[in-house]
Amino acid sequence: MELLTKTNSWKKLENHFNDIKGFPLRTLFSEDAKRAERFTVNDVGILFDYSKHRVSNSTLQLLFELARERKLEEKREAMFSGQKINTTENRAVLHTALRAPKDAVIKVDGENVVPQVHQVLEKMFAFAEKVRSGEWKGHTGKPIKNVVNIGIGGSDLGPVMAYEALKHYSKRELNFRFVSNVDGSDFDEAMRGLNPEETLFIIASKTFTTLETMTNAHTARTWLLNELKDDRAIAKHFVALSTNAEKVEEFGIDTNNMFVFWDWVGGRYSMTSAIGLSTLIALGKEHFTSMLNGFHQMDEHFRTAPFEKNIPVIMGLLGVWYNNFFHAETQAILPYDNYLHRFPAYLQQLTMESNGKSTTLNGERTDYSTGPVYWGEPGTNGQHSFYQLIHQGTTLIPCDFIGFRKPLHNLDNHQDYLIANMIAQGEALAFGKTAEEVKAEGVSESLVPHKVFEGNRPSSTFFLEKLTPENLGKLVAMYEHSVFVQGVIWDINPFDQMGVELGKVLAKNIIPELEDESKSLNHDNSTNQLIEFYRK
Ligand code: G6Q
Repeated sequence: MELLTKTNSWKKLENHFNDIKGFPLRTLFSEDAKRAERFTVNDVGILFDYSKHRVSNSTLQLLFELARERKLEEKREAMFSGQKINTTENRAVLHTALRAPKDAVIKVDGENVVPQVHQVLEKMFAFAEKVRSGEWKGHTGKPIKNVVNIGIGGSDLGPVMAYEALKHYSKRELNFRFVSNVDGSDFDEAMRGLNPEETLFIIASKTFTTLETMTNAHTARTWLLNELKDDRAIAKHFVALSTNAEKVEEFGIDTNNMFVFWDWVGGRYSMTSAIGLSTLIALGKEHFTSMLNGFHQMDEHFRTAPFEKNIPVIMGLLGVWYNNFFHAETQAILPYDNYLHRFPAYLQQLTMESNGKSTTLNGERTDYSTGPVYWGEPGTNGQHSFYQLIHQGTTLIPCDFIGFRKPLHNLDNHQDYLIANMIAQGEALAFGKTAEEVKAEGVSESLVPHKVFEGNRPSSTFFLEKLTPENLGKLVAMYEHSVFVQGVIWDINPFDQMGVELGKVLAKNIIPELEDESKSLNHDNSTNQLIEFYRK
């Protein structure tokens, strides 16, 4: 594929950028009384207002032209239809099949994968119901009260985020804990107060070889057997979520207690696969199905809506616009709902492990920047910490505000205060406050420059009815697809993660050097020094 910066639409965008970059949002709004309506998509239950972006109609048209020139429509179809678009690993990319209806037909290597997906779902539903109802008993005959998910990265972040986001809908009689870090403190703290007789471990690992997860899983087995002193207890207290039956068996987990998924599900795209078992146990079948349904609605929207009305397409292209033209290096995710406090962390993996690449599909070095840094915290907390920099700092940070009309509590005032703040932040960022306006407030001359807000700081607002399982599904799928759009524009593979390998390999070399102090060290001077310090 032609290098991005050599394409016609890119060149047109460069010229256009020079025309529009100085344009204040104040002017764009004052010249067009209907700007908000024109730059809003209201579909699949999401009001997506992108009018506070530094774009004109022409910007959007040129970005759509770029998407067409980069063959977004064809590539989107290639993903949905099971072609092996993860070329570096020769795999299909079919997280969308995980939430496809029973009668859909999606083939990988000539085989329809949808029946397998639903078979596993049925098995998960049956198991989850047994745990929830108390029918599933531990080794000593007690029902399960504690569910501990052991996994890391894609086998942890989705389950934690979804559990936290949808806690309101969860079965409160069950305790959920998540252990990911190889740091023993994570396991230690998570186990506090838990009775092994009432504890179920879910070992979530696609490969079933990951150092952290296997270390924690072995520690969990020891923890359990120390108390229950019978290997047969494993069958009642351990289940596995994996693609690797051989390794699961080797660990000692009965493969009847294994919930499978497939190589065409990437780790960070796996929360709707068997990896979602803890979410399902927490929520129950009805809510979990409704979450899948939300994902599917967004999949369909992305697949069928014209670019001009397509939320993930517009989001993805706006990201390119800021990253490559305004050289914005980060993107803030600001959910105005405390239940979404792990959402930014979840999106960090989704976006940065997907698009943090600098090699094109042909193996060339990109001469343009790719995935920005994603970060964020829920509002209003962030307002009392880092928003200062977003408002008055020297860095341009596009923001995503996410809010819901209805709260999940009955407390007076809170929701109005929360949402007023979200709306006000977008307004302040976009329009700021001029020196004249500050002076008119009677501020002393010397303080005026400090109190000026330049404005012209872009944001999107995503407004939904209520934080429900269905709406969470839509939000996650929306970001998944916007990441895909950007990967297509940048001509990189969002579905591998070679960049996490080197550190793992080097750690494997260092482990024996820490365990055996007589081993001679042949690293660089600094690495040797650090190892020696640890040994002392
Ligand atoms: C995600 C990555 C990575 C992966 C973890 C855990 O896309 O591949 O975060 O999920 O390394 O891997 P396992 O599930 O194989 O243990």
